[in-house]
Amino acid sequence: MDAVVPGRPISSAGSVAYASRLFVLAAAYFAAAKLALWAGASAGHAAAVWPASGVALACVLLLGYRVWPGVWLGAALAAITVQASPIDAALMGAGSALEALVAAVLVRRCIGLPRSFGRGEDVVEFVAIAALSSAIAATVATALLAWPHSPAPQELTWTWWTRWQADAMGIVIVAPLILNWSGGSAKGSRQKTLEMLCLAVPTLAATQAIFSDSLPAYLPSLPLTFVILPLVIWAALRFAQREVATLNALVCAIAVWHTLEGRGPFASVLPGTMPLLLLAFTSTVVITGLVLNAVVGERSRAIEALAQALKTLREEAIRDPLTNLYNRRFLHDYLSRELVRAKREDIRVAVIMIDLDHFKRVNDTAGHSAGDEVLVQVAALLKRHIRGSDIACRFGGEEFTLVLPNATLQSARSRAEAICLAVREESGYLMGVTASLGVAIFPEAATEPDALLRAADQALYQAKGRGRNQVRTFSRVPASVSALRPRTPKRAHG
Ligand code: GH3
Ligand code: MG
Ligand code: MG
Repeated sequence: MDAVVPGRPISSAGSVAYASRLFVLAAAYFAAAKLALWAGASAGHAAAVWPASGVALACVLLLGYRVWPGVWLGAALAAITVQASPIDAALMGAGSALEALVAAVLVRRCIGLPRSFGRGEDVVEFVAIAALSSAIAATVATALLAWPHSPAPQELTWTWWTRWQADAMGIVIVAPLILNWSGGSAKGSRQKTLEMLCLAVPTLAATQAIFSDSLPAYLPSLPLTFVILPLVIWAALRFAQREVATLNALVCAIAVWHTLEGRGPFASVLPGTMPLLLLAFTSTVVITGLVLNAVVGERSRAIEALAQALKTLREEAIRDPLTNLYNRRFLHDYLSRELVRAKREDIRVAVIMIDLDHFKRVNDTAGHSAGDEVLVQVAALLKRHIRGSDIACRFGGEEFTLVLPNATLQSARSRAEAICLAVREESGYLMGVTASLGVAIFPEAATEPDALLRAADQALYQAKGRGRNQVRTFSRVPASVSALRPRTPKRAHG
């Protein structure tokens, strides 16, 4: 839904859209107000809940501050239908519009646009804003009664209180409902829908039974109102805020309707305490449901973020940051596991060690960043040359290691040849580098991870010694030759 942005000029098409928004808002406000007036009047009371104030706040939040005339119009028309003079109706409309604007400004400042409340504190702040802003329309209505009629102070207090309560409850019950439903549809699973039905039916049935006086005489309905709370808590723990807000609104509607009709536990107490009990009940239901739901949502988001961070950390711990290949630590763990498996399943595992030839020259001539880029490109080339079951690692510096489970000496050698050729073919692009490769195979070359890596390294050393840019497979070499070869980082150049 596009909001009307304050300060933006409105085009003619925009004017039509704006006017239609005002009209829809005025009609919605008027309908909600008439519903409340009708429910209250049919029972001979003032409206106990004023859903129109919730409609007004939600619409101003969603459509922008400029739609306030829609609130004014709807409220003024509703006032006219209850015999208010045109001036009084205009002033009442102004009070309602100001209430919606003040509430919307405060909500936007403190919470943002709460299509659903993200934190428990947001709900508490929202309720506080509802209580605060409702004083505006209540004060305007009371002032209009005070002047010129000068009624008794109790009547003024009563008017202020009932109007304040009705507006505050209207905002707290209805605004979250509209805001939540305005956020697009989220598809729930069939199982979740079934669970929702299993919860909603007994909750609404219990509310109906308690508030409609249809319980057997030996069951006192007043203490039984507490039965509704665990059901509301269940909904808050298990469902999205939209469902929770809807269930809250239905429970409150049933309770208010029967109470205004003179039925249920709150209607039979001392006259005058009924609105207070209704306020206590509805606010307990709504605040408990929404706060708990927001806190549960907050907690599950935090757990999700933590799990994601943990996953990223784990990934980072086993990856080389430059090439994103696995690092040496992972290579050791993986190779150990693979050799255990290979022994158990009696299969071969090949290790290919790769070292770029004269790589120092790249750094020396083109700079370290160009050298880094070559390493990244070689890593990408290696990834293209491995199968799903193989892994490619950056052993360190400009050395790479491939582990090929279930490979024969021939297949590993031909894979190494293909890589050697590919690096040679791309060497123009790779700043002239070529690669030397050494292949060793389990169990012929060695049976332990470190020994197998050493064997592949020795083969690589032979390739370096024979002019580089070639593949050698491990063969037992005289001890004197091996002794010439210190382990990384520096290799003797042949
Ligand atoms: P050889 O053919 O004998 O392997 O010669 P070489 O120059 O490749 O071998 P040497 O091991 O002497 O040099 C490797 C060089 O790789 C040294 C170092 O500056 C460079 N190097 C190591 N790690 C990195 C890195 O992360 N980025 C860059 N740009 N260079 C690196
Ligand atoms: Mg090198
Ligand atoms: Mg090297």
